[in-house]
Amino acid sequence: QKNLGLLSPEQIELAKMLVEMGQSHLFQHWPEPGVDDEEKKALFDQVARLNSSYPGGLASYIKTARELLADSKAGKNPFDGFTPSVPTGENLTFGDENFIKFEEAGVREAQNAAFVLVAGGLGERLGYNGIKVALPMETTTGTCFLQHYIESVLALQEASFRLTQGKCQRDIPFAIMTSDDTHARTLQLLESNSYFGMKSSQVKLLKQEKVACLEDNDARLALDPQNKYSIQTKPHGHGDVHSLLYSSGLLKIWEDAGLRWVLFFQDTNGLLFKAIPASLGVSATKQYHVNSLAVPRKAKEAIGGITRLTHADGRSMVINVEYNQLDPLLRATGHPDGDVNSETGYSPFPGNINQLILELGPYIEELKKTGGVIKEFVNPKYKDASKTSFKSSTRLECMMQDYPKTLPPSARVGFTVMDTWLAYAPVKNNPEDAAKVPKGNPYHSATSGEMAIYRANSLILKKVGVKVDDPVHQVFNGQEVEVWPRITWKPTWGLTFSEVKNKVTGSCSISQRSTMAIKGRNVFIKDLSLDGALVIESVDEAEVKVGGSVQNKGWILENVDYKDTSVPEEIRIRGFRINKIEQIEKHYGEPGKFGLTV
Ligand code: UGB
Repeated sequence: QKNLGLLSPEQIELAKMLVEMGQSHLFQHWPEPGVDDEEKKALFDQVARLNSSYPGGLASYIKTARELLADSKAGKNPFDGFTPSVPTGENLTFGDENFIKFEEAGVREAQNAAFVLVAGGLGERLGYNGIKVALPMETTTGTCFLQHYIESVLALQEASFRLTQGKCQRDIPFAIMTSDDTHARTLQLLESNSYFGMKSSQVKLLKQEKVACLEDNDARLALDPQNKYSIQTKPHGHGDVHSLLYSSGLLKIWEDAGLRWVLFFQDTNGLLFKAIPASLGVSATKQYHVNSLAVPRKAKEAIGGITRLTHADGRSMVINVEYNQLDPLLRATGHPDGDVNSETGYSPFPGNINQLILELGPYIEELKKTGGVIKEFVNPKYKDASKTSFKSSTRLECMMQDYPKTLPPSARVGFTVMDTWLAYAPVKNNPEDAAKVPKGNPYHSATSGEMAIYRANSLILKKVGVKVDDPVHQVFNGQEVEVWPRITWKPTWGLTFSEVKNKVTGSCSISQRSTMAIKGRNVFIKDLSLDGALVIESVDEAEVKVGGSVQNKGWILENVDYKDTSVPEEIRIRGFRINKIEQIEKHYGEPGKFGLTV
């Protein structure tokens, strides 16, 4: 009461709301007016921010939190009444007729698409000190994830333009969701690299706000242990992307521009764009309102399972069931063994890789009803079985793949399964945890993420007829991985199977110890035998034909230990560094036709 004079009329309204919502502990400890006045006002500035950034305001947040905390305490099953079953979707095999047909349809549609990267997470599991999108995707060229994503979108844009003979030339919009943890560093990475060749107007950053932490089952907001004039906050999850896209007006802008698709993807999957053209083709051909990309999933792997849930009352939906919920759900519904592999060696439920393709029209219609609010959950860590107090404060969270939960049964919700080697190699786990992953399950580390790029490129070249030697097995940071030749190329060189096929002819071979980096659009490989390292860089206007026999000492992988702090963090989390001993390296900086026969 005594401090009311410090507050503006709006702040007094907020204070009343907090008292009504049982939050007076936030200011009960306040000293007399005149002491810490600025800090007191700062608390209310923060309350105003928390109130305006949450749909329905803080009162709604606290109310939902109480309900969810009560359900959690009572051990209520979020899937009560639902029976899980394996849904049907589209299964694609790389390079076959069907795949090529979908790829072409997808490239055609790409000019009607917008891309959304969710990159607000710090990646606690990875423990890397920088932002994840700045990490090199592979260290042969050192290209970081963000550069690769932007170059892939630009390559798709051009390919789409070419295929439709320029009927409609549009810059594909690219939005990035950031958070306080990642925003400044993401912007700096873009600005200091001239947006990696994209127009800065094509890129939009949307910052998600954190939400208030909760200290007990009554949803009392937690004060920051370091600052009693500040409410502790934590990330709300990637589900925020929907309300942000809606409230920022971006979706409307895209709709007015005639776009048809919105593609969502995560921060560290270097393979993703190899799967995008075909899956967009599936969306367009099957007219899916929601299409989730999926890969075969090993039981208990830390990726969600795509599941059909059918309720006793007849409701049914196809939805991701998060990895920690799938096992209890199965056990509770007549599958006593829970989440186990079938005779195929994989879980019968396809693994969600959180790449979603939404059709814009139905998406906007749905968001007009919901404002983009996604069903939340709470995951408190209780001190003991009485579930009366928490080990540390908790908060509400939401996930972008839960968007279909509010859709009517008439919505066309499907999924597209592709081979893991082609579509999914995220970098999520630190070396220590990765080394403990059960044998046969993927490491999802910087080591496996980089090796997966080389494997995918090798397998793609094999598929177009190149003789690529088998990999060797090596151990880096305690993880045994397949080491294929280190083959990389720019997205403009080969984004689809057909593009790669057009660039490689004759009889070609690549030995296991080789490195090949193609950094140019019009590089044509014919009758090349590579045993060593070859790097070709060219401007778009140069056409370069490469062939002959390359034999040199090449680039070799040397082990480094992740604990060796004399090595940069980006390198030591992989467990190896590349020693560039000898190579053929050519740069074609002028327009024209060139031949390189070694
Ligand atoms: N992210 C945000 O942008 N904001 C946030 O508040 C949090 C995250 P994680 P997670 O593909 O392997 C997901 O932490 O949540 C971004 C799916 O839920 O890497 O453990 C963050 O920057 C799961 O079903 O993943 O698990 C990153 O880009 C499965 O598909 C993205 O959200 C799993 O990913 C994912 O965040 C997977």
